[in-house]
Amino acid sequence: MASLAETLETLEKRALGDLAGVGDDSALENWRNVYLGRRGALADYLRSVGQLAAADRPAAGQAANAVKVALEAAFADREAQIQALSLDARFEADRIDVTLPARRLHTGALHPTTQILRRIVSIFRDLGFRETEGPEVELDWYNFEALNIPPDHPARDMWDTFYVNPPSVLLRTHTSPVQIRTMERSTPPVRVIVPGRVYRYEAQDPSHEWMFYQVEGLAVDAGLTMADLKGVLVAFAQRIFWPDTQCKFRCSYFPFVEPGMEMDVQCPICRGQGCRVCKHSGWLELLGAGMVHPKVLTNVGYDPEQVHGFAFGMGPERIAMVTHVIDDIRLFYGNDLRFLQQFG
Ligand code: FA5
Repeated sequence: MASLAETLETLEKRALGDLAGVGDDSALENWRNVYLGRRGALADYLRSVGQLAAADRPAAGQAANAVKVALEAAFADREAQIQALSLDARFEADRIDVTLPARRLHTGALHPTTQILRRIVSIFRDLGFRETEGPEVELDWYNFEALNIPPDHPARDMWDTFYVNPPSVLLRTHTSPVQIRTMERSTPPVRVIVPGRVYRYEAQDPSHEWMFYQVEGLAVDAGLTMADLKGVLVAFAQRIFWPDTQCKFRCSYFPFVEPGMEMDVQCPICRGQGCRVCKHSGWLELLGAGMVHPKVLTNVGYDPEQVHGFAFGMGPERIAMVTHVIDDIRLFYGNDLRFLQQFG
């Protein structure tokens, strides 16, 4: 507090000296309160002017006002300086070195199986098939019996099975049970494509996994024939590989189709010339297929005299192995980033 003895000149000098040491907004505000505030030093001084003799008051008042104007001007200057300083500091802190190399963004990518599944499904969608799915934990009825594979039938040996709750609950060994589930809830015409995971109690080797994917196809309608099946499968092979890919059909046995067959394609790597991938035969086995067995149609309440169907099932990893020249199926699910990052 400025004492009565303190002269105006001393007050002004002290105020200006303090102001020079003020470095930020809050110190500036504090300075203003101390010197220019309602209870500040200048206000105290003005109050003390009231105690002077009447004749001395005008001159003392005028002098005090002049100091007030000078201090307010000094305050405004200092405020502008501090703002400019803090702006500089902010610019300095925000400075970006645009010449630094960018930080690498680690984006994920679709798994190679997902990529091939999407390609397969989209080709069949273009051919008029609708995508559907079914459960991985399945009943014996759907996985075997409704597919014309009764208990104790030797064909069960074709699918080594993981049982969840023997003998009726198991991990599906193929996507064919979704044929039954789809037909049960639809009336013909039916045209579905079914991607999904399957499980087999099998020893692993470069071309066998115990967990892998399949893509099942099913069409049921009046008057469907083997020619429709072959037409669809050749169209698929020529879209996923080369437009002039040759296909070969061989008789094969699956209890749920009659007749049954397997389709081989001309090796897309060597284009039939013979290479390591096709074991120098020029052909690759691609899928199992056939006309839906009349007993299967009867099991779902369809009349085999009225409608016919065709079905097929393929292993997408094996297709990806061919298109990407991968020589071991175990790489797909080994979670080795060096392998997976090649498909980003
Ligand atoms: C079946 O699973 C039949 N459900 C396919 C089918 C459907 C036939 C409709 C007729 C009508 P298969 O067991 O052959 O068939 O398996 C089909 C495909 O799955 C094989 O061609 C192969 O590409 C793939 N596959 C089979 N076992 C394995 C395995 N252990 N690891 C990886 N892929 C496999």
